[in-house]
Amino acid sequence: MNEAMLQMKPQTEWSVAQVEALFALPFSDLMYRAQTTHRNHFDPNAVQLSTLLSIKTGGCSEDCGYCPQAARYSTGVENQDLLPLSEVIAAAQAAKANGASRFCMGAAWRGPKDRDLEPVVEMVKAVKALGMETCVTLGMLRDGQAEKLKTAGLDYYNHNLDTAPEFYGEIISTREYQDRLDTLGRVRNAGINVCCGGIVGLGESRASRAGLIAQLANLDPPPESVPINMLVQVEGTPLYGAEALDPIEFVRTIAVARITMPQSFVRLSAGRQEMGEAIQALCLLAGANSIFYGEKLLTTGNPEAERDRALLDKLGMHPLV
Ligand code: SAM
Ligand code: DTB
Ligand code: SF4
Repeated sequence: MNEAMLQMKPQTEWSVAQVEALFALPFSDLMYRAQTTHRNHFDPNAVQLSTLLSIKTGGCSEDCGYCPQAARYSTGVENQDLLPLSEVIAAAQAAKANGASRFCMGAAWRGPKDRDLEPVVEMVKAVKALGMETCVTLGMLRDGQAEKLKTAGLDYYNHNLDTAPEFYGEIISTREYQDRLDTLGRVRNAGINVCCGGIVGLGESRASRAGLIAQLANLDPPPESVPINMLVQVEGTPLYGAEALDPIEFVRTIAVARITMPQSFVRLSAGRQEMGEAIQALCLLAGANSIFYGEKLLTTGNPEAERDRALLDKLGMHPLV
């Protein structure tokens, strides 16, 4: 794949080889392309802030090799039943007061039972009534469930493809890649915005990182929001001790996501606490324009809000309102 072939844009369908060719560009050329794409579609200095809350923690039946909430791994995460509505509202109010525009609620489920969905519907309504964008991530959805969430006022549903199809079986055995695509289809059909990305640093090859990005970019339409997570290694999970991904390769992944999904928000997601400011700044220069904001992700840490505000300030960036 040469540079001339890469110039044949805009394009909507990406082969894995084309995405790999982007990964292989000299860093400066890749960054230039990512920044040009970013500036054509977004204010390059505005960053969307989403705050996460774990509304149901631990005890999950699945075997995702990265996840501290899987019941089968001994990680020290304390199980917590579904939170009461009042606690969720209080957390959302605090997030709003701190400057977040979106509130994302995550539950450690394989998927919600219909009786689980009712209290979540109330949470979505209440957060929406505060004037915030709403997002939930509850696992696989069955027919009819996405419509109930849409009626409640849900703006985004997060469900990640996590990695490339050929590597997926190394990480998760309790659900198929196609199950994930089916859930994404249900979300899309219900008229909810799709938040879908993946994790890198799982021990995957560059070809698999390219395979993940190609899958995401070829969704039709691509997800409105694309979280790129760097594995947070948690003791007790199978992936604890995996070889860490080179941070520059992580920046490349962000840049390639930006180029292939020009209109999507690309979220610099888990792993920021371990990253340092310089790498985060490179990710923001590479076209990331959303972050998780607040000192906790679901069970692991995230930089303090004050530090993030200081970082954005230093870079002359501002929260998207
Ligand atoms: N149980 C639901 C599901 O799996 O769809 C929702 C919550 S699950 C924790 C949401 C996403 O968080 C996963 O798909 C994965 O991409 C990400 N994630 C989980 N553990 C992680 C870790 N240790 N490091 C980075 N990302 C992680
Ligand atoms: C996503 O892509 N990353 C978030 C959110 N969607 C739900 C979750 C990150 C979890 C990191 C590990 C933890 O805190 O448990
Ligand atoms: Fe369960 Fe989600 Fe964790 Fe997988 S990622 S073990 S489904 S909480």
